[in-house]
Amino acid sequence: MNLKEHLGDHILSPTILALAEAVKGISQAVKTADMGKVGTMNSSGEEQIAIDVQADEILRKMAEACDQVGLLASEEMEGEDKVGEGEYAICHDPLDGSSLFDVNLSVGTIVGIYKTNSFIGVKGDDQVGAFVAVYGPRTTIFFTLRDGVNEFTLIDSEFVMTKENIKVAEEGKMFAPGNLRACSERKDYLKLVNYWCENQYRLRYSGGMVPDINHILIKGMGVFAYPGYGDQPNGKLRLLYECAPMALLMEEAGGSASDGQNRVLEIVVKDLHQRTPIFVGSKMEVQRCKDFLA
Ligand code: FDP
Repeated sequence: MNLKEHLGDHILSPTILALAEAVKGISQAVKTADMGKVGTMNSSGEEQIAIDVQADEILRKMAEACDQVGLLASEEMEGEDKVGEGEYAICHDPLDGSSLFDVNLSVGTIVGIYKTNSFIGVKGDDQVGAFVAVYGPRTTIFFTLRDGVNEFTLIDSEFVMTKENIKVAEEGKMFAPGNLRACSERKDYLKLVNYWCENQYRLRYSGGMVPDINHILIKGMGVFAYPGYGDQPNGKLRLLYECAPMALLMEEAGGSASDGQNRVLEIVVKDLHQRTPIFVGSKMEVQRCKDFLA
């Protein structure tokens, strides 16, 4: 079944189809983009590479052209922009995993979809959908419109369903330990990492949130962790652009996502670039993180 057939007359069909078209453009750009830095910074002071800028532009054009979209925010932008009269709002990390780009590892795009006229004050729970693209040897997308998670693969210019109703098991011995540097100060995180090692968990860590969480969804178990420490107590990952969409996808697949105390989806966005620690994946594995890090 192709994407259009799957979406049928769903109210958000135009937005998802527009996002899928944008992904085709980004997928092509990923193959040809210059690997160098472009000398500009994003709003968080991180140096941009050409593909960050290109992917951001492709998604902006998509948002401006899509009648359903009225508001846009991006990890690469300072604020939120009115881009049309539509009642939906999209926020995105156009190219997650930029530091993996020059070494030819998988990167991705993460999108949250809301019905709002400002992202300030929303919670991840307010999302009407979440959408992710993975640019690996194949280009895949997976998304939810709060009715489960399905994967589609780009084959001959068309997205074709390759995995239906993705489910994540209650537990599973696979770990993706982000920010291991935190172990230098956080003995609780070191103990958790030791627990994973001593109990023969399988390490699957790529350094990119998108492929790491895609791995959990496709294999159907495991946990991805990114705690904070020191002068970055909330870690590095953004609530609006990265963690909230991933949390919705994981919950829709039967898993969970926590900041160590709260459901990620219940955290209120007070700042567009707000960061949060995250533990996401199989429910019992997330609970174990909470227990170790309490
Ligand atoms: P990147 O900086 O390469 O864009 O949020 C961005 C992210 O990658 C995630 O994809 C990844 O999980 C995390 O940062 C890795 O961070 P560090 O290796 O810097 O700890």
